[in-house]
Amino acid sequence: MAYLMEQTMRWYGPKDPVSLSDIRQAGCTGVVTALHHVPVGDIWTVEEITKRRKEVEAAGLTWTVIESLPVSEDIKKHTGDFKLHIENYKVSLKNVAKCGLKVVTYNFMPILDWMRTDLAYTMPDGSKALRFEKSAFIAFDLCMLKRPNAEKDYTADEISKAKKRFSSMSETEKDMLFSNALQGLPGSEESFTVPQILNALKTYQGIDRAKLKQHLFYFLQQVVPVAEAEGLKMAIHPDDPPYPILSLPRIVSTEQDALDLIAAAPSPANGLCFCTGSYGVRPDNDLPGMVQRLGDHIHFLHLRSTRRDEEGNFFEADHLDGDVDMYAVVKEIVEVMRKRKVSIPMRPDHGHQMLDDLHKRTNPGYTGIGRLRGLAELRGLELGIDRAF
Ligand code: DNO
Repeated sequence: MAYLMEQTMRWYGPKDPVSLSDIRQAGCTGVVTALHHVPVGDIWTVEEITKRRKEVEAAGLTWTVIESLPVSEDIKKHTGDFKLHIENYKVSLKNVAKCGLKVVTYNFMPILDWMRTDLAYTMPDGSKALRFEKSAFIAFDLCMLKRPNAEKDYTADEISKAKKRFSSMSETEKDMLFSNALQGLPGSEESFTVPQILNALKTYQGIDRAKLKQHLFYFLQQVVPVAEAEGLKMAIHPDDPPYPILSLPRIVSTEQDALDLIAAAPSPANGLCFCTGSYGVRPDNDLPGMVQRLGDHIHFLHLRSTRRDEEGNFFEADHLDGDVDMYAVVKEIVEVMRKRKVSIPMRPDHGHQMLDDLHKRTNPGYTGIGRLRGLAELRGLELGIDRAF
């Protein structure tokens, strides 16, 4: 029997401009969503989970993957209420299991989740993509945030390029860069001031890579046994981009990082959200090999591709284009699913803003049409590989 990936899209809840019916028409059988209104650290109650689940099911879709059950900054730093938050996390896990959910996605990135400098980078065909431009990012850090000692993180050449880049920007471009860089902050709909960000960064002084790893391992040793007992799978999302930014440590960027976190709490429930777009930004990550070797722990897939250059810039390419060898990756996924006899849920991650969506309000990366194109291409690729086996 063939095992095909379970096709889903992310849905941000009732306020998402892409409706459940759009997602169903795109060819999905499920959605990936979260209780975005519950404050980080609080318990997800059975009532709230059930309400959301019923909404999804009324549209003829299923909800099996959570993205995300967020981990509080206190848990990442071992400060304040971290013990209470871990206990709450365990209760939330029990509650989501009671409601029939199966996979819990989370990340362990300090303060910022993903980082891009441009949310509407024009592709040659007129569609718009998300982009990370190194000089613009360094300009944001040095000239807008004015982070103390930031110069130490960059070479003299990078600094001079960034300063030149900054002086060439109009005021509107500067404002845009500032708000784009903060989109990956949880709660990015609020506005953040420079002092607020600098203060948040200060709270990570003294937390280096080794310490943050210890905090992740402690968290896993606490929650993985609960997840395992409840029949749930945890899926950690990698760092995006996969290296330290603003001097914050990043600890889920490579195959070795993934192996380390699995070894810290060995269990099939301790797993990965394999995001080809995030891991794929590093040329030293061998994606098909990672799927092959980490396959038993991959519980959720984000499929997208990026195109990088020697300067350290990258943009989000079409799903079957860019630096990710999507054919080789999907081929390994097909093998893993056959071996494990499971269907792994996937979502076409991000997508270009294109066609009618160019004139609509959309969540950056989460347009209906761009993702539909990505999904259609990935489904075709998978079916072709599966049949040819
Ligand atoms: C960005 C997403 C991430 C992801 C979280 C998971 O588009 O891939 O925000 O959902 O890192 O916790």
